Amino acid sequence: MTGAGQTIAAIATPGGRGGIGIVRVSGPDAPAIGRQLTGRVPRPRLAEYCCFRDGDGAAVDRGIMLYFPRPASYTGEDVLELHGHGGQVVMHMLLRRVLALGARPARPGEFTERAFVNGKIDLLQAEAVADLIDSLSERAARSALRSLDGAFSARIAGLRDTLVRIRALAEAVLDFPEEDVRALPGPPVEQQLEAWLAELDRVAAAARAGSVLREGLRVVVAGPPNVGKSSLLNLLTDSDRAIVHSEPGTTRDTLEEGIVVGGIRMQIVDTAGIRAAADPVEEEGVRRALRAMQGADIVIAVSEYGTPEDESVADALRSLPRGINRVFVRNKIDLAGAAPGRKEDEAGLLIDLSARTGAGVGLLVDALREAAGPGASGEDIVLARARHIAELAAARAAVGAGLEGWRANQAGELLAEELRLAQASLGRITGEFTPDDLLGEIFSRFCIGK
Ligand SMILES: Nc1nc2c(ncn2[C@@H]2O[C@H](COP(=O)(O)OP(=O)(O)O)[C@@H](O)[C@H]2O)c(=O)[nH]1
Ligand SMILES: [Mg+2]
Repeated sequence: MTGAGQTIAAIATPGGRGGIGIVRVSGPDAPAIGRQLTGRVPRPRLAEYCCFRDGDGAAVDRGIMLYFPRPASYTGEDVLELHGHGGQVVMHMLLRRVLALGARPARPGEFTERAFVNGKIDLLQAEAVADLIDSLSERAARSALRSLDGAFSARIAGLRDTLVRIRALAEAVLDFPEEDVRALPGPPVEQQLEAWLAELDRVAAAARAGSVLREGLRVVVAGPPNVGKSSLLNLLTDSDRAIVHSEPGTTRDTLEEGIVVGGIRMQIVDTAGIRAAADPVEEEGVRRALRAMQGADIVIAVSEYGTPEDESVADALRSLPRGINRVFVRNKIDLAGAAPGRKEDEAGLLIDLSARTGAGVGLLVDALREAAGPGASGEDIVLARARHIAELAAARAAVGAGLEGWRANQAGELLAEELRLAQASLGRITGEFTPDDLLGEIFSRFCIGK
């Protein structure tokens, strides 16, 4: 899969100008390449100031050579790092020289892929590397680092180990059907399974909270024309991204802008006002607004303070799937001389504010933070991906089915099989049993040099 045995090289620092640029080399030829490049034998884990030379002896650059002999390196192979001056021309000259000495260009993510293949890290940790690099908030970065340190992997390993123990118990029952299972040592199987399911639910909740942190939330601002939706987007994102106008029907298309609220990334989406449209363009805008609402995590339904509820908006809200959070905003309190406020009733959370003066906007920001979920602000979260959440759900379904059969008729065979399926799901999360094409897809999304 990896062409291990070959030596790979890439520029590991980003394109553009910088004080320092690094060419990274991994594989069996790394020490020889270092020697031919600098005329010195690379010494393990010592920063050596060298001249990097071309084939004809001309200097390419001067810089630091670092050598990490296997297995104590990022990839688990012999790794050479060449720190030169961070200009694109000089970096490419250095890389070209390293390739001429026998390395081949690395594919995106290939260094991390080798670290995974060589058992330095598991798949969760490899994904955490990419997530750390891509983090868009400090909280996401901290969480990715915890995963990289193995916190998420340890919880999955804990679930797997318990599962293996229970499986052995279930299989013992199969092998010795004449034994009374209640006489086996330890708590009864169903009790162990229930405890296992409870721990899985905790891990899944942490993963869901983490996926909010990773993917962010879609917050859609909706309502009739001219109530101040675009003004609210501009205020929340501290920009003048959306056109604000006293004429109704100004916003024709959906438009979005990202913010970070309480460490959570949110994509705020402004929409066309919902009404019977005056022309086909506006009509399309209204259609897009309704579609955006369907895809939201949170809908902010804006109205004007002191006006009755708009029927078409109320209809649109009623047709939303449950699970979408709703926050009602009554805007333009400045016109009525009303005070900012927040109250909760059966319809949901209601906030009075003014997008013009900014009064009460803090209340809305707090509401968004709360709607992001309590778990999302705790430390007990893991920066999970959709595939982790899906595998956890599959493991839960399998064990749930096995437990049910066991309760109904002590169906040991079914239980053993379901536990095996659950174990395979957990194994796919950490990469213990992961098909090559999935691995290829995960690593191909990395940047080159990582
Ligand atoms: N007095 C007052 N006017 C506002 C407020 N928010 C928006 N407006 C005005 O209402 C009009 C429509 O605003 P806009 O944001 O374009 O509304 P949209 O059609 O819902 O996007 C503009 O003239 C805004 O200046 C507010 O809180 N108070
Ligand atoms: Mg607008």
